[in-house]
Amino acid sequence: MRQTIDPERFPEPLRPLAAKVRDGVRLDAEDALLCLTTPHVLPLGRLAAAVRHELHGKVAFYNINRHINPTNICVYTYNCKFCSFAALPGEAHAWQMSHEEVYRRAAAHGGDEVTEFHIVGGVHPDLEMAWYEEMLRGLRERFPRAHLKAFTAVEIEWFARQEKLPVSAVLERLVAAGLGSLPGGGAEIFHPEVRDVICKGKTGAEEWLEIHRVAHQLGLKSNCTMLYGHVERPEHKVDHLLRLRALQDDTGGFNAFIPLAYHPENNYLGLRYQTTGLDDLRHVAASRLVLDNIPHLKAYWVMVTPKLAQIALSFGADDLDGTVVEETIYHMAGAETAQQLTRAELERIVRAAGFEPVERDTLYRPVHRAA
Ligand code: V47
Ligand code: SF4
Repeated sequence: MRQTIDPERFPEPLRPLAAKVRDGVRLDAEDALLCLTTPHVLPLGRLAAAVRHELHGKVAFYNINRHINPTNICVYTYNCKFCSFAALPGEAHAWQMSHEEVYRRAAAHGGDEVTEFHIVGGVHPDLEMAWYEEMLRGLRERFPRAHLKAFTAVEIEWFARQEKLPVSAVLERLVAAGLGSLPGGGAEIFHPEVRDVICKGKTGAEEWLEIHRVAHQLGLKSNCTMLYGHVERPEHKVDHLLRLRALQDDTGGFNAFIPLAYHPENNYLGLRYQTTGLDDLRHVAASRLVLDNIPHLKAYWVMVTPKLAQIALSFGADDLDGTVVEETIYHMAGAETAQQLTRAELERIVRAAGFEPVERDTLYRPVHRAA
């Protein structure tokens, strides 16, 4: 029972929802639809903030991480119409790093402080899984304290096909090489009415969910995402969130959910508009309320700007992601945010919002550093 919520103090259409949240009753599909469509975004945020407060109090998490994208060459370049990052071999903007280049970037800008490398890339037609295993081993040797969060379910599925191995065997090999957890990318929108428009032919919803299920069964944690703000309807997002919640009920393996706002530049989807600030806050609040079993909700500052991520802390988010340093997926799609934030800047944003910054590792354990 959340005593701080008085349904009478909410706009009339939100009162039954407020009563459910107050009483800890799980939201159903109809409630989820209301969250994703109500014009009363500020009161919705108040409800999500109450849930967030119960889970995390005044704490807001961040980490010291590095994003590394070893290649943007991708067999799905023509499939994922929303992607501004991918390239075909030989294209002017295509890149493929050597192992040494990956290690050099990992070490740059105080790499010794890093607790997490977030490594994802295009699905390269020719790079073998052994290349990635060697990369993981090389990173583990050079940065023994850092957690390697790597490969979307899309990349894992490709490895399984390439190696003619079950997903469990692929994950076991990658774990032996140093893999620590899976990031949440590649989920987009699960519903086929949307998937067939934005990324037909790429890893399907069932496969994405199954790969995360297998990872969780092997003891790996993972994240999950939802790409919104393009051709989807609210019903598609309800379906997406409920599928994630159902898997989490079974496995408990998701650490964090990250709502990802679509960026429209330099891709083939042919849409002009970015999401608005209020849209972004609505998705944060709605996901906090619907995903009652996923402990953390990230407001990824690269995507929504540090200013909006700061406000999102009062709409249900408890994590800003990290220092990042070199981001390409969103910047190639038109993001105008900085490439990196320092620890001091992340802490300043959090404190100014009235929260207490806590540096975490990938598994959300506090990191204690010598002064
Ligand atoms: O799967 C690609 C999205 C994702 C665009 O797990 C786009 O901690 C918007 O998953 N506009 C990759 N989005 C990023 C991702 C992520 C980010 C931060 C943290 C974590 C985590 C995961 O980026 C892709 C796709 O959904 N994406 N292109 C675009 N034009
Ligand atoms: Fe490739 Fe991922 Fe971009 Fe799709 S979203 S084209 S799989 S890099």
